[in-house]
Amino acid sequence: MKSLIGLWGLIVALCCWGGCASPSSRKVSLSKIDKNRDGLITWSEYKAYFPEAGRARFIKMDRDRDERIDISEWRVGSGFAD
Ligand SMILES: [Ca+2]
Ligand SMILES: [Ca+2]
Repeated sequence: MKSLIGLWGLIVALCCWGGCASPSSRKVSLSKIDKNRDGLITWSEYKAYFPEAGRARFIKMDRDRDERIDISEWRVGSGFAD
């Protein structure tokens, strides 16, 4: 039984670590990523903030395909209102 609890603790710890380590735009405000303060996130700004992020995620958020993520796209894509 002890080993089962130990294993469970390890799984929880790994999940937590993985969650913290993986690039996620959740709970990050647009203004933190928007370096030049134009209210839009470009791919280079996004990549600078999330070095591990894939381009697919950026494209998915950029619904009008203008290569910039505005606040409304950010709210939908990141699940975070700012
Ligand atoms: Ca910008
Ligand atoms: Ca856009």
